[in-house]
Amino acid sequence: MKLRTFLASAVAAAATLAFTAPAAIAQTAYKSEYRMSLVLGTAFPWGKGGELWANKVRERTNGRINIKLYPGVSLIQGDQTREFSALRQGVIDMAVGSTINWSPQVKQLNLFSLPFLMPDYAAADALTQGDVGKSLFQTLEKAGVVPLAWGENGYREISNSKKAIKSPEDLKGMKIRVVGSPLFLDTFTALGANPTQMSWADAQPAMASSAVDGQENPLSVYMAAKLYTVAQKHLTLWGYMNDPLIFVVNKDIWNSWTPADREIVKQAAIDAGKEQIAIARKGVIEADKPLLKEIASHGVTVTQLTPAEREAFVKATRPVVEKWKGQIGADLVAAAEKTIAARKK
Ligand code: X2X
Repeated sequence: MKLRTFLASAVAAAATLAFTAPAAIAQTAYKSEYRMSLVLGTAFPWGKGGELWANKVRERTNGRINIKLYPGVSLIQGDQTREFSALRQGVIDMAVGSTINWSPQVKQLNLFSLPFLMPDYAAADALTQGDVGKSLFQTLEKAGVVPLAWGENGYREISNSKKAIKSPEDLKGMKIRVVGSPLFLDTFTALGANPTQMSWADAQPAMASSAVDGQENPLSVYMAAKLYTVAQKHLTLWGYMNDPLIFVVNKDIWNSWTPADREIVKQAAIDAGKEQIAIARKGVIEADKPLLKEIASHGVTVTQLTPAEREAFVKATRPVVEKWKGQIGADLVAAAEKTIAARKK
């Protein structure tokens, strides 16, 4: 074959390929169903966020990308601290996951679990929506997943079955269920409590049987899970950390989609994330905090700390912050502190 003829046929072949390839790939490479992992289902703001995302994607892709929700981290038998590894390995296609549950694999995500780092919602937003959030997304990308948007589980408040907690002394010897992330063991040990790690699935029976005395979770979780029915009659508002959620996709799945579909999935995650955050904050950001009234109506003692009382918890956990700074990255923690100090309130 002459060079010119060869080139001409090569160009023609390429043109045919370019013309047919996207459709062919779309038909062969798209799965009939994508598996989205969630810890909490649609009765909770967290699961609603996953549902919003899945619905938007289905609508905007005309059903090309069809997502099924797997709440209770059922794809990994309820073991929420394995979710990130499973995402990377492709056992899970996509997820709305908590920074807490992924922090054993991505140490920088422990940033949000540093006790008393974020004094208010403006601080949490300043981190996730600013350069710190961008840098964490780069870290996640390097770790092998595609992060798309932020959501929120919420400020984690502490409840127990024994008494109103007003000082670290009140926590002394109390058995507190914590998530399986080492920083939490340090925090609750520093406060004099007796922390035990267990999954969310195991936590509720443990509260019901009094195997543990207390737990910490956002008010929306407390309420939707009806934790007052498992002896959690004392609730203290200390806002010691805010637990962001992240909308992510497995890298191979992401690469199997057309650029146009990737853009749709990303925008849907951003839109769903915004709506999800609003749902998560409902009832606690209004002046009269209706969610607190609702919780109190179930016979729950709700304790608000004075600034001085709160300060005692801050002081007791300061060594934990110092210890973990190095593991998270001193530069990242410093950037976060600077961002929070400069936030618009
Ligand atoms: O296990 C918890 O406490 C929960 C549901 O909040 C998380 O997955 C971090």
